[in-house]
Amino acid sequence: MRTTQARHEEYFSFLRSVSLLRGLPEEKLAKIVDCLEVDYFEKGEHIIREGEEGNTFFIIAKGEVIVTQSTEGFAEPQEIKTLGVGDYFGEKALISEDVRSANIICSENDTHCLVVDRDNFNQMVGTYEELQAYLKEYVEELSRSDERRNID
Ligand code: WNU
Repeated sequence: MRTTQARHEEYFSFLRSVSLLRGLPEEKLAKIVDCLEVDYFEKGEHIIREGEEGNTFFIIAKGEVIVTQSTEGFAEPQEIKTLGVGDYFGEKALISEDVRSANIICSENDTHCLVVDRDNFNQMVGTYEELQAYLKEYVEELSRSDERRNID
């Protein structure tokens, strides 16, 4: 039987390996594990849809996703990048208080995402200044690359 404790330890050590969370104190990380949900996706499923409201942050624990975005001059959203285990997404809508700015589509069967809701995300980020500054800067950089892509 897989106990709650085993689950806790599994995700705790996984989150330890996620570069974004490297500097978080142990008790913070443990709290995140306590309030995590795990969502499962199959290839082709939308995890996030551009333009929709969103209140969740995701960390990929297994599998792969692609990021696509509507682009001027193209009928279909264009692929921007691929994300894999240890990568995360969905921070931008939470930080910019805006709708989702890209699509996230599962590209591998049996993809597992750890899901953190807005309140817990704010608690995770808000009390840790370096993480907050890092993500804010990253989100601004994403906005700039969105503009660049749509200009040329
Ligand atoms: C990009 N432009 C936009 C990615 C993930 C995490 C970080 C890059 Cl720190 P959201 C859609 C999500 C968005 C981002 C992700 O897609 N995304 C991008 C881009 O070039 N979004 N606008 N690249 S992967 C990625 C940096 O997480 O957050 O809530 O939903 O808008």
